[in-house]
Amino acid sequence: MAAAVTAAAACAQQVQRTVSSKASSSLLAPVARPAAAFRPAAVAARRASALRVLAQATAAPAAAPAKADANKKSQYALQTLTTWLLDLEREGTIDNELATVISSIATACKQIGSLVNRAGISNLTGLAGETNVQGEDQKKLDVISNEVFSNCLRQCGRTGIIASEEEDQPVAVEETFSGEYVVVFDPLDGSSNIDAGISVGSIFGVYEPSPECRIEDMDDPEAMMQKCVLNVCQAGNELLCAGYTLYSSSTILVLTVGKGVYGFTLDPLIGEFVLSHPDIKIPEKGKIYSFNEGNYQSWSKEQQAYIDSLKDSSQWGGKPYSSRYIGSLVGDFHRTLLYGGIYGYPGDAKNPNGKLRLLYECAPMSMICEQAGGAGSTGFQRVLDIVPTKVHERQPLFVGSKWEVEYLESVLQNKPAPHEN
Ligand code: AFP
Repeated sequence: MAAAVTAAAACAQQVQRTVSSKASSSLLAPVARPAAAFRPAAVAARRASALRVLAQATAAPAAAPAKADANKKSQYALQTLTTWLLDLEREGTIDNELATVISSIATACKQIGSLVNRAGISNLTGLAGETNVQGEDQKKLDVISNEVFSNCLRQCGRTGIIASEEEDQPVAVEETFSGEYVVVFDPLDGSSNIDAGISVGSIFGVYEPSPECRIEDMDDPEAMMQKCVLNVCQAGNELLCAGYTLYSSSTILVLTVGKGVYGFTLDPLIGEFVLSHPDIKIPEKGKIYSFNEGNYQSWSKEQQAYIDSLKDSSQWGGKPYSSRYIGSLVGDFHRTLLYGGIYGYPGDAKNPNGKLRLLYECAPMSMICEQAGGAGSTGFQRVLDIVPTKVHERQPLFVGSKWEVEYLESVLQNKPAPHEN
């Protein structure tokens, strides 16, 4: 409950901040200046200043021209998430409503990051005693993070429906007053790593506003829920924005609004996400694979053949691929995005669709990967083309460098391997 109160306070501040950022963007519009009043003192001051300018003009030239000085970037200049969003707003890539939703997600992530950091000393490790709709044991931090995320999204007033890994059904937001964006999220992915202090993350996606699923239609809850589910079950190629936040040695928020991928690192001293990874591009080809090989025995023979081939040094100039696996999608994905290679969670004999959820794991990560020049596939289909039939639908996921993903598809589909550039 204490966490909820802090979340509410943080979000209230955020709403104020976003409102003032709206005001600041309107300041950019030309403003008509009132005519200057005629005052003798003002005239004298203007005359003195004109004389100073004249004296400067006839004196020796200054060391650096004034124009160059004005264009020089201050060594203290920062591009924060807030100023980056304002720039996108100014150029018309996003509107103020979407910027507000993204800001409120960033606030939720700051708060979750701080809870994760202190989990071991604040009695936040361990189980909550409940299971979610997918039958998984919920950790205390799963439950709290879900509350923090939901609070921020509700209080920003721009979300119509939210769907979380931790909720059975999508929820229509009562507090919305405009925007009505559909937001899907996994508030704390990889939470089984929490108690060991290993990297975890939040994943999110934002879809077009949908006014169809409204809390006012509550007199027919079943029909309302059907509309909500329908509005949430959209293909990844409809995403307006996708992102994740990694809680690790630093807290890093990685984001795309469909124009490249940008990473922001939280500066804990000023409490701001600062642009640290502009226009991320995934290497065309990498040297690392990231799979839970404990499942090898239950994979298809094609899947086994793919991993066998990555280990076969004779195919790769004498050095096999390296294996890295944390078991935390955000951590494994972030490394893959920066270093290249492939992350995969295949289907197996017991779970033909694997473990990962399409809406708030596979689709956002695939959008980010494609925007960075990589690929996201089920092995047989582009992930972003799949329209979910249910909120918590699972799909196999292979994301990473284009070459490794295409090579995987060729092995699974018994087709020739792609050419190497
Ligand atoms: P948890 O949230 O239960 O830790 O699951 C994490 C996850 O959804 C994803 O982040 C990992 O990549 C994947 O599952 C790990 O699953 P395995 O433990 O089966 O490898």
